[in-house]
Amino acid sequence: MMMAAERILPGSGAVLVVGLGLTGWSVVRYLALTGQDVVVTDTRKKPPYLDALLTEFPGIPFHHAKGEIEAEGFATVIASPGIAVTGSNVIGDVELFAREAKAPIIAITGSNGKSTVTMLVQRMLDCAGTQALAGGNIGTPVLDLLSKPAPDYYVLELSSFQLDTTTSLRPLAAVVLNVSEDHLDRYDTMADYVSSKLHIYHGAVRRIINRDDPRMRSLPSRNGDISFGMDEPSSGDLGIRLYGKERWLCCGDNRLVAESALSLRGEQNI
Ligand code: UMA
Repeated sequence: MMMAAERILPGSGAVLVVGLGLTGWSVVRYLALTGQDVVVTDTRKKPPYLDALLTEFPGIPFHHAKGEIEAEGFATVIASPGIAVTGSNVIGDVELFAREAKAPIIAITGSNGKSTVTMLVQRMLDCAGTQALAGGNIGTPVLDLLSKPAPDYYVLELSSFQLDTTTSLRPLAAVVLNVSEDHLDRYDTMADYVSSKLHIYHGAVRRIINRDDPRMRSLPSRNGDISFGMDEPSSGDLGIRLYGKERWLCCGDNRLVAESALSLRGEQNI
């Protein structure tokens, strides 16, 4: 959906922040710190952070967009994930984050299980003695992570909406866990939704690929890819091997952990 028609500030060179939920509020605070000229709009008359905006930044104008939003005339438009705005000047909070992040990013998307995997990866990195900060669709807006000292890794859960407005992400590792029909009110076709998810692999140093998903299996392979699946893995890939009656998670021929030692049960958790 292209939002168009309601001109907010004709000819303004300011940054337009669309949406004043969790994301929009983190964007406002981030931009205010950098001293930029900001205008905020939302189709909701009283979005969640309106009182906070009026109290903390009384100088920043808020426009209730009753009709559609005219994004032209603004140097940059920063759209929240919950609202579809298109245009060559439209980016999202993850794009701002990617331009500034000073630590490698592990990027996780998928229709199901992405919050669990994000939390697990963050915990694994912490347990391995490195410091990792998690954020994104999981609930902490990515820009809020920048207010803390840079960790060793960022672990980001990214929705298709966030990926749609991001071009500068160059993750150290990226994964599309799975894709099933979802958010088809925002995408014309399933192919559009899948292509939005696959965007996470663009510029990724290492792609982690679900070989059990036919849509992922058909991706042209690239040097350094690692695949995972429920069958026996080739060298360097991840999968399941049977030793006696016991299933083991393996990397190639190497046993990593027995299924019985996992505290999270269920095939999806394996
Ligand atoms: N909205 C309007 N008008 C506007 C702006 C938003 O009606 O002008 C509506 C949206 O349609 C939506 C709601 O307000 O129903 C919230 O949208 P938002 O973009 O303001 O959301 P935030 O509060 O910023 O939260 C967003 C993510 N929400 C969405 O993508 C809808 C949160 O993911 C995320 O945790 C947060 O940013 C921090 O990154 C939630 C979610 O439901 C958990 N995600 C979807 C999912 O997991 O399936 C994608």
